[in-house]
Amino acid sequence: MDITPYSAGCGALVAGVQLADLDDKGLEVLRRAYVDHGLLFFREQNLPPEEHLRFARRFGDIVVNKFFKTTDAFPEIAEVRKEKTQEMNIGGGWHTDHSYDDEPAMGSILVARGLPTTGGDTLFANLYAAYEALSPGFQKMLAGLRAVHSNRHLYGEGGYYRQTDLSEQLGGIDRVGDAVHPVVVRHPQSGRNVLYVNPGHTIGIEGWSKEESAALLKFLYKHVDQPQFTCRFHWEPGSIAFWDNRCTWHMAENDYQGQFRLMHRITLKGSALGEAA
Ligand SMILES: O=C(O)CCC(=O)C(=O)O
Ligand SMILES: [Fe+2]
Repeated sequence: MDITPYSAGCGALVAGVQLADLDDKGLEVLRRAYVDHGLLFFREQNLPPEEHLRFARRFGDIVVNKFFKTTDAFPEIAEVRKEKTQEMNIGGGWHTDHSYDDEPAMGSILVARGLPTTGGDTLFANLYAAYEALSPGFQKMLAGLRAVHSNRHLYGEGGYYRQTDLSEQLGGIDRVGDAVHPVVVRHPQSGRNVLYVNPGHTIGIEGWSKEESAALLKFLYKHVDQPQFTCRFHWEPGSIAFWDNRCTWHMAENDYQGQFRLMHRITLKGSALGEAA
């Protein structure tokens, strides 16, 4: 197995392995790489849905998204689908999956199934790197804060996605909810401190006014979205991205209007997130 940085500050490319044939030793190498990088890319994989599931189960327990459609044959595989005639895509703004849960998802394994001929890349950000680039004084100030995360504004009654042509694909309108997490969490596996707010789901800082929250979050979001912390992944048939939701953001480009795109996503169960060390 050959693991190399994908970009200067974001992700790693794993070559020389077929996930469907991974032995136990290889699995341990991948676990280590996943903790070290928080974002792994694979190319030219032959991973049918059964093998996607088998790989995910070897890595952890699966958690099913409350809002997306699943595949007919595999209720644990979510479909990230955009029809030719559809304008809105899923995950088109920076976010991390399931931060609105008390126990946010550990990771997501996304497999390309049907790709547009142009566009449809996914962008990623490294929240360890972004956090570590903040000054010690600012880090100290963030350490005492907690943020509220929600999905109501997206998937609830009158939510953003419900008002778009994505709405017919969505379920779970009665399963919306909120969660509170430290603004800087201690990553459960790496033990490193990492910034844990995201534009998609964070709605405010606990105990702060709307304006105060917006000012801080705006600063942090602009800070994270810089070239030295982010990367762009261009999908090809057989491509896979496996990210850690506790230390990355992602967003799906919506620059392929009139073309079909289908991805299969399995999300792995996580745990409650504790405060920075
Ligand atoms: O379609 C993509 O590239 C990513 C969509 C997304 O946000 C997700 O699968 O969690
Ligand atoms: Fe996502």
